[in-house]
Amino acid sequence: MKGKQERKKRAAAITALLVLALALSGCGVFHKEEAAQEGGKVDERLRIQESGELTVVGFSQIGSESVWRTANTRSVERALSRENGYFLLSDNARQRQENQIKAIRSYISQRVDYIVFSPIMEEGWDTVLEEAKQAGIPVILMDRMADVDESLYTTWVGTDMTKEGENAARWLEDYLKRKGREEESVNIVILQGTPGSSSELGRTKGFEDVAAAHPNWNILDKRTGDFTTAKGKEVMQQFLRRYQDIDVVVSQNDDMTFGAIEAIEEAGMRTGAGGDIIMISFDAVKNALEMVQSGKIDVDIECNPEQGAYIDDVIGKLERGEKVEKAYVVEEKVFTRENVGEYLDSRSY
Ligand code: GYE
Repeated sequence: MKGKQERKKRAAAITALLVLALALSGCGVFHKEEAAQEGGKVDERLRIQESGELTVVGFSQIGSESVWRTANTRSVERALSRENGYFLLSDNARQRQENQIKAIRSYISQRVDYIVFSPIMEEGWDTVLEEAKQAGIPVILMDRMADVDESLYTTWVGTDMTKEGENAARWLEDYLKRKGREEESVNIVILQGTPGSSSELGRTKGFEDVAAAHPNWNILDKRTGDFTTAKGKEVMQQFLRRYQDIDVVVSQNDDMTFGAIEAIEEAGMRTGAGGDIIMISFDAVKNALEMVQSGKIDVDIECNPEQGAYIDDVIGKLERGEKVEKAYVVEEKVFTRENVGEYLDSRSY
C-alpha cells in the first residue's frame, strides 16, 4: 500500500494543481473572504499531505437520522483524530445517495489516502468506486454494505444484520413458547428502515426466514419509516388505523420504536410486558435500553455503532503493508429485562 514517500510525491503534484486552482479562484470568481477561508483549509490539507505527517481520510457519513448514527459518527471522529495521526475530512450526506457520491468524488479529487464510507443503500456504487480504484485510493466500507465487485473495496467493517433479524425472531419464538402461545395465531407488522439499505434488507430477511417456519405468524404489513422517529410514528399510525389486532411490532431501529410507542399510547394501548402489543426493537441505544428496563420494549437487538477503532486498526495494518481481512464483523448482544441492568450504566450513547 501507500507509504509516506509515495504520498509526498503525489502531494507535490497536487500542490502544483492547487496553486493553479487558487490562482484562478482569485480572478474574481469567489468573494475574497470565502476564497481566503477555503484557501486556508486547502492550505492546511496541502501542508499535511506534503509533509506526510498525518494520514488523510475522507469520511462520507449517511446522515444524522438516528441516535445510533450520531454515535457511529462520534466513534469514527474519536478514532481518526489528530492525536492518533489522522487528518479527517467529513461529510454528512443528509440521507441522500447523490450527496455521498459527490463527497466521494471530491475526496478522490483531493487525493486523500483513504476513503471511509457507509453506503446508504446497497445499489448504485459501481461507477464512483471504480473511479476511486482508478485513482488508487483504498475504500473502507463501514456499517452497511455496497453491492459491488469485491475488487472495488479493500475491506468492510460492520455488523451481521441478517443475524440481528434472526435473533429478533428467535426471541419471539422463545417468548411465545414460554407464554404457551406458540400455537396461537400472531399478527405482526414490520417498521422497516431505509429501503434497500443493508440494515433493512438484512433485518427483514433474517426475521422472515425464521417466520417462514411458523404458519401461525401472519406478517400483516411492512412499510418503511426510514429509520426516523417522525416517520416511525406516522407509519405506526397508519398500521393502527388499518389493522385492528396487531400483536407484535418489529421496528428495525430504536428511533422508529420511539415514534411507534407514541402512536400506540396515543391510541390508548400499551406496549411491552403486560401490555397489548409486543415491541421488538434494534440498535440498543441508552434511551431504548431504559425502556427495556421499564418494560415498554420487550427486546432490543443490539447493533454496535462503535466501529471507529476497527477502522483505525485496519488503516494501521494497511499503512504497515500488512494484509487485512475482507470483512470484520462487530460483536453484539440481545437485551431483555433480565440482562439489561448490567449494561445500562456503561452505555454512553
Ligand atoms: O440501525 C439505524 C441507522 O445501518 C445499522 O442505520 C445501521 C442503521 C441503524 O440509522 O439506527
